Amino acid sequence: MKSLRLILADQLTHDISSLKDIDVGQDIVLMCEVANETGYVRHHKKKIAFLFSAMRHFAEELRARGINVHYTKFDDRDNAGSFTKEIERALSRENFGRIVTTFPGEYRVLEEMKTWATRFDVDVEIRGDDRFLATPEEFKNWAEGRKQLRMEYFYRDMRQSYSILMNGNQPEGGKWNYDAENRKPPKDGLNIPQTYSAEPDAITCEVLALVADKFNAHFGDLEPFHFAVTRDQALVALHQFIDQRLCFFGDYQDAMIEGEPWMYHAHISFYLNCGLLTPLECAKAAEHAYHSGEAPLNAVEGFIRQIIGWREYVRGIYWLKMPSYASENFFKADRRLPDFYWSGEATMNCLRQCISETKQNAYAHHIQRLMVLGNFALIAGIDPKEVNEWFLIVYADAYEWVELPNVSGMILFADGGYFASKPYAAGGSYINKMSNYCESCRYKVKEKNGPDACPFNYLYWDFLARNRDKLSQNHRIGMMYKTYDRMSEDKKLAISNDSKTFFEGLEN
Ligand code: FAD
Ligand code: DLZ
Ligand code: SF4
Repeated sequence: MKSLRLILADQLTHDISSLKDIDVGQDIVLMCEVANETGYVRHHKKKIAFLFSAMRHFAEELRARGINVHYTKFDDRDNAGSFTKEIERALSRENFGRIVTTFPGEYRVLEEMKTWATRFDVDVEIRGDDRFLATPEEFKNWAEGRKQLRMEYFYRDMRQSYSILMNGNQPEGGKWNYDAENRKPPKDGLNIPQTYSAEPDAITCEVLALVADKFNAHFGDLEPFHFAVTRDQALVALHQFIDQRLCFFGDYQDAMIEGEPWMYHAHISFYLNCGLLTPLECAKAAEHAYHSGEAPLNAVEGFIRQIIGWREYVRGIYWLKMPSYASENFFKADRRLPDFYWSGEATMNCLRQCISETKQNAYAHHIQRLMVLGNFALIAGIDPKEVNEWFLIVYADAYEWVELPNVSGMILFADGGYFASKPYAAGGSYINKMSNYCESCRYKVKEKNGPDACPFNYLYWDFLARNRDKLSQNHRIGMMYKTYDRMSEDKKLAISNDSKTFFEGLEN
């Protein structure tokens, strides 16, 4: 039976389920750059360029395998503009007995795929995405009956199921988690290695010109562009991380230094999420580095936990909780996203640094996203819809399955505590401890109130005071109300007035 096999931009994996039984002689692979996907949110220029270039390279690799690929470029005159219309166009060109595809990364796209069988009167096979370690059904079974989910227990199951960093049925080194040895503040004189950087080839240059022309109004800097766009390049990027940075990954996982966007992180999320790398091979590469003595256990375990723990866990939550998860708003937060998230012109240095690096690189590391950009959005009470849209737009690794649980669940506590046991709210002292941002900030991190005080300091207490009914019973943050209640009435008034003045300034 002749099959039409659809490959999406985040499905660039040669042995993906939709290609497994391909009949090279007669099947057609359809890949398309479509306005519906570039425009449902206005993605960062670099993200569009990365995906288009990686798609075009992948199509060339499929052709080199003898596979017949129908590839629609963004500026092709007959580009129909959406997955559905491109499928319709392909079906009008020739007869296919079925459409084969792999389970997509977004609920929205799955709903679209589900319409095709009736709409086109053709068999549609949506195959599971076996690049992930846990299927949505397995996660559902694991989650069933648990009132609150905790990543740590899920992660241990993954370690055992895939026998990663295990010594028989015991965790390597005797402990499951070595975080107590991780997360050191940055120190002077760190010699941070360069991140992977590829020279754009002819395909990438053509894409860069297209993106400059068609997406000029989108957020972010298009150039310099140095992402890997093929699997071979992504493998080099992975091994460069393993060889040069993994050994300090744990130590400096939470550290932030002005002008050092990459630190000791891996910078592989873009490649993992679009399929150029697979999670299991990344975890195994790190495990190998431990066994060969190239990296210590605290770093290796911490890195593996991010990939087979957190990454799988957020995907599980996404499919378990959609579609209602997208409209959760526990705190009923309704403030508009401040303009400086787009312009980068924030008066607070930490925000300015993280936003301008995001603009340049379509990347910020986890603690910048969580404790600076996310923490501010949480304590300032910004509408989850606006925060989610921003995070989905600005990062080259962002797809809804991973972005939404991190934003609504991890940073905004919008699900009321299903994902995380407490909101990650913090005052300025955490940022001061883990970064050097405060040294060149116009605000003073040690001051708690007044025009020069670090806004995180009073906004933190104002957030707690505003949400007392929702948080005072929380077993991890509830005790902070005892501290608040011990404050003098003058102090409480100062917190409230400073916050009010700050918010008025935002609105103006
Ligand atoms: P490293 O720090 O080197 O970690 C290694 C890998 O672990 C990452 O590549 C990633 O695949 C995985 N990982 C680590 N933490 C997480 C996590 N919380 N969720 C999922 N995977 C994780 N990650 C995305 O891939 N896409 C997103 O859209 C995204 N949005 C986020 C939004 C917020 C508010 C927060 C707090 C985190 C978000 N993350 C997202 C998770 C994490 O910040 C990024 O995966 C990480 O910064 C990517 O950089 P890296 O490859 O250098 O990661
Ligand atoms: C994010 C994205 C963008 C910007 N453009 C395309 C595209 O033109 N063609 C495509 O196949 N996929 C694109 N994507 C990724 C899709 O939005 C992605 O497949 C969904 O997020 C579902 O996983
Ligand atoms: Fe950020 Fe406050 Fe430090 Fe300024 S003083 S960089 S606002 S934490």
